[in-house]
Parts: sequence; C-alpha cells; structure tokens
Amino acid sequence: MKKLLVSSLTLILSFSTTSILAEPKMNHADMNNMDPKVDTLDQQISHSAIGTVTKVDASSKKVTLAHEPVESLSWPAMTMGFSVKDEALLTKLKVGETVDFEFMKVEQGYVITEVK
Ligand SMILES: [Cu+2]
Repeated sequence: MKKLLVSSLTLILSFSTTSILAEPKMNHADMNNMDPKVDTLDQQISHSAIGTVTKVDASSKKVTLAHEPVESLSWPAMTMGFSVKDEALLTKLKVGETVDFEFMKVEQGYVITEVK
C-alpha cells in the first residue's frame, strides 16, 4: 500500500513538471496579473537580456526574440515580440543572431532601446 502511494506521488510530480515545461511561451499579461505591483515599478526601468532574433518585421519596427531568463523581471526564458525604439537598431537585429539588448516596458508592451 505504501509503495503504491509513493508511485502515485511520483506520477503526480512528473505530471506537473511536464506541464510547466510545456508552457515556455507564458505571456506577459498573465505574469502582470500575478503581481500587479511589479508592473507599476517596471515603468521607466531598463532591463537587459540576451536573446536570439527569430523574426524581424522592419515595416512595423517589431522583432521576435527567444530571450534568456530576465532576472530583473523574474521572467523565464521565452520567445516574445518587442518593438524597436529606433529604426537604426534594426540593422543590429538580424534573424539568427544572438544579441545583448536593453528594453523597457511601455504602455503597449516592451520596447528595445539598445542593442550591443
Ligand atoms: Cu519575455
């Protein structure tokens, strides 16, 4: 009986791990709902991250990046869209390149302010 309990616990644990891993594209609206205070503090604060460019839409000045975890925002690694503050930054954002970038929260999402 005890053995059965242990194995069902193991099963439950592996199930929850799987569902966490299955959702790397958690969206930031959900994150903000989890902690609205952080959202307010984020305004005007610049964050740095490392990410690989997966898509560039030059006409709308938007890029999609698969970024590494961002400690200052408690973000896990994920793929998401950013807008670009300056058109000149697009020359540094090419699909397939990994960049070191800075971004800020704005009303409509997140905007990249600098690319190193
Ligand atoms: Cu993100």
